Amino acid sequence: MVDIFDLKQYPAEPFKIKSVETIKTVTKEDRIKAIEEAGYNTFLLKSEDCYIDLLTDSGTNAMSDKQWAGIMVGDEAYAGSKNFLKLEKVVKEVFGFKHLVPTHQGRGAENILSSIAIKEGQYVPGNMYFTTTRYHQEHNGGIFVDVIRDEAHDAALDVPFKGNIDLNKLEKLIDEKGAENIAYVCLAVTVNLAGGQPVSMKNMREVHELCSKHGIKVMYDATRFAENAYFIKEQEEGYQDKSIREIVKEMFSYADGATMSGKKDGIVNIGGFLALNDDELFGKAKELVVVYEGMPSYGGMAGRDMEALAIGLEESLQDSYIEYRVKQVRYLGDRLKEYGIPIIEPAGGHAIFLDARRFCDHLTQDEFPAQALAAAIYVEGGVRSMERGIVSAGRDVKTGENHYPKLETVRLTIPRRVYTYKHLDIVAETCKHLYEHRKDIKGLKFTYEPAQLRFFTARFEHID
Ligand code: PM9
Repeated sequence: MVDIFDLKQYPAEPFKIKSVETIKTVTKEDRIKAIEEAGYNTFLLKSEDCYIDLLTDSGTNAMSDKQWAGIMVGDEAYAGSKNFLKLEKVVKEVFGFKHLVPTHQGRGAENILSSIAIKEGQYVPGNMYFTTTRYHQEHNGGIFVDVIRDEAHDAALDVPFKGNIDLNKLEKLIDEKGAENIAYVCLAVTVNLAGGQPVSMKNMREVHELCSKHGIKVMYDATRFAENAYFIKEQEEGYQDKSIREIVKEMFSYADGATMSGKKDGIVNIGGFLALNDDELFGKAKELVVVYEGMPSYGGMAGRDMEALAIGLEESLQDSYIEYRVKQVRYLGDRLKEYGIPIIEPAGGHAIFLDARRFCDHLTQDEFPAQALAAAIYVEGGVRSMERGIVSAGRDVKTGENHYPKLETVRLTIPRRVYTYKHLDIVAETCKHLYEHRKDIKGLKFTYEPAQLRFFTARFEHID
């Protein structure tokens, strides 16, 4: 039973609310109309038609008073902005990297890294794929190989650090293909599509040791670095007395570079970067950033956005903030489990993932159970979520066949500092009501399927 007054288990918000945005309520009749018009794709709903918007934690964060004040000191010079210099200083201090290349968001950094570091036909092992990351790797001739531990593909299994790389899988790949045919290892902290699962410090250290032995670089996807650091502090032996800042510094000492979407743990609405240690790679990245993003001193971001990101990165390291953040997400997971609703266990850092295979066990994966469930949750309670299953996984670039991921999930993603525990109670109640008549959820088929990253704009209709 969830004790909602247990402050250790579920800390109160470590902030006061200074500015608010009114939420519109939408009738069930209007929600049915809205989802039909959106082709049963929650990405295509209008934001004002959503009562509680848990589509993503990306760019949906509430900025602090200090960040808004930072917006006012934006130096919008075309080159050499003082906000860039501040962001560069913060990135160097927090992560310990030598060089910073700002980008408009995470995928801008992925585009540049994949272009400069992958040669046609090289392998890119990673701890599960992410949609935009894999797209850029494959678009640049890379072959993605999933080397995450097997446990990550088992939704019901509750073990810590499900995001770890399986070192045997990685070593086998290096032995079979040869170190020269590995572009780099891509290590995401945390692993989004595995359910926001963290990677242990031990695993990062071991991956670094193995790769150094073979001269292979390790590039992190740092998007949710602070949440990962909190899990280490909470659950890995020897880290309880260390600050989040110290843990982050050690995590990144095992990396050669990182891509970052600032829109998540940077607690901003836009922005990202590529950080590197290697001088030669940095030189190449600077040449490309001017083609795709902008001058190396703004890379697609306004000066004010770089200032807000610099402040947000610092705020994400505050122990009270990050503890509250991770535990608020866990609260939703605990409420859902109380109702017997199947989720990916343990709860991740940014979201709770409903296990659509078990929730909709009357549908086959070809009937897009997670897509159908996300649409049904919206109709039930006006709560917007996101499919993270077969539709997101897309098709094999060579064969054109659908990928069939083991995890077929709906993600209830919690924006940072936006919703209260009470909002999450409503989300849990919505899921409970739907779970009681889950057999009424009908499967879906495509009426429009885009060639790339299809989940963003695809349209569907019910299967009769
Ligand atoms: N993630 C998310 O909702 C936003 C777009 S995809 C639906 O989870 C990782 C781990 C991410 C991520 C974005 C990106 C790309 C890279 N790595 O959205 O381009 O979760 O800033 O970052 C989204 P950008």
